[in-house]
Amino acid sequence: MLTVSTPGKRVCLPLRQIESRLRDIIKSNGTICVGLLDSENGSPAEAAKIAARVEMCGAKAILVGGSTAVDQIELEDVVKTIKKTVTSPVILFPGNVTGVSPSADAIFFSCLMNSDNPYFITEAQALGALAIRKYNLEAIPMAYLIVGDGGAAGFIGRAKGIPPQKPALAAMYALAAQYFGMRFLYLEAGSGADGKVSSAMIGAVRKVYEGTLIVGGGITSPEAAETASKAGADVIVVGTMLENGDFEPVLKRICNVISRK
Ligand code: 1GP
Repeated sequence: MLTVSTPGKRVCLPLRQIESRLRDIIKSNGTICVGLLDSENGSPAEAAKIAARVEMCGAKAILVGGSTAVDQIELEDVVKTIKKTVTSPVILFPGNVTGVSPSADAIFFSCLMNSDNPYFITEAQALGALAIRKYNLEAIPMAYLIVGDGGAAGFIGRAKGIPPQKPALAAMYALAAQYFGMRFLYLEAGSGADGKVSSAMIGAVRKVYEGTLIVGGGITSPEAAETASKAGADVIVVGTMLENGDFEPVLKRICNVISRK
């Protein structure tokens, strides 16, 4: 814990522990896979069971979030229960101010850069920042870019989706994220998307962006994960596939194929 003195007041800022841990794993492992759980899908006990299975397959972190998650009490229950069953970091992936929960290890403090509504670019962040400070959560600054229609995230976030066939536009936003000092960038095709983020787009972003590059949306096979990894993704997010009963064989292969041997 880093203690910062301010006149008349002492403020504690969490060190970048989770961020450093993720970077270290990526450095030694190669691309990593993380599992995304929607806090509103099932009970806390069910979420915790899935999280444990995801971890057993080789995923390196559990994200908890959802574009339409509004029940903070339920979210806190889910996070607490997951934390009892896994040793991997549990990171919040909020779609709104209701996505902040005190028991998580960190939060992706994300800016939906290509929203046409300022609420999703800076206003929700300003409101949520107070809770993040109160809970002493580690905030990981992240640019969130929606590609194509982006599914529910695109709809709720009023995204002006980046045309999938225009990698240069994604690179332009990525460079802006770089200059803003955002240390993580998430290229999002949307939960359950038919069309994944293309390797051309991932590659174009990788060329200009030096931070940790996350890619998600519609990735359900080792082949798709490997393609994203080879194009430059540091982190692959899988969510929807975890809703299928028997996801372990495919998830194990995903984790295996993207890690550097
Ligand atoms: C959604 O990118 C994530 O925000 C994961 O997408 O649910 O399609 O795996 P899927």
